Amino acid sequence: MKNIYSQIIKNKKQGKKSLAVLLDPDMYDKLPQIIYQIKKIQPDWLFAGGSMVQNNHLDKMILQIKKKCNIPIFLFPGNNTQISINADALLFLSLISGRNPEFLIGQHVIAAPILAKSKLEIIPTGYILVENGKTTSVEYISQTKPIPRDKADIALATALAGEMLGMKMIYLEAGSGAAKPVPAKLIKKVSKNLHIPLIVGGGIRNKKQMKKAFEAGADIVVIGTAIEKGQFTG
Ligand code: 1GP
Repeated sequence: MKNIYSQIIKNKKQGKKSLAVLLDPDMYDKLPQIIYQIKKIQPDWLFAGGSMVQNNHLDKMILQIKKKCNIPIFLFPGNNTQISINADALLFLSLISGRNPEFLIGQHVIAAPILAKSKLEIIPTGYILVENGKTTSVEYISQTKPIPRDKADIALATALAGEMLGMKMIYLEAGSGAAKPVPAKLIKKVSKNLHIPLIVGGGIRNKKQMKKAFEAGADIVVIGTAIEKGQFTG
């Protein structure tokens, strides 16, 4: 299946917002409960991966989920070890808010020959970290500095640079388990001036926060921790 991105574009044109649930391969032992939550919430997409994955359960987790739900799975890799040919698509993330060459292009060079031989739909995505009130794993592991919460103009300039470089989506990330999600004002500023789909995630724990991100212009909202813990509330 190689039509996931065209579906995302179609959704954007029609103003259809979508929800992605992030699955952490380290939570493999809790998979039955997570699948229960997924069936209840019925997200449009599933993302799999993370910046701090400590086992090799990714492949078997994807295969288990595929048996139980018919929802496209995107790899959301924290590094080049998190590749599974059993997923449908891969967010080819370049951490454009940072200045660490390893996460801008280094990991990509190592992964590209493997990806070229796979059937994964590769979606180049500009990944932008936004300050959230505490140090997240992605900030620490990537050794990059997030964009300050009140610097919407810097976030916009970064997102525009990503779009001009040919990236197909922008991901505004507060970080998994963020103290505060990406501010609505910053999402609004970026979404108003961007032409490609906008993903927003990190620290979104309830429907009110999800709605706020959608209203500010997110096309896809990502929720991980709150769903993992069964705490995603109305
Ligand atoms: C992390 O944006 C995702 O990359 C989801 O974050 O786990 O805080 O929902 P949470």
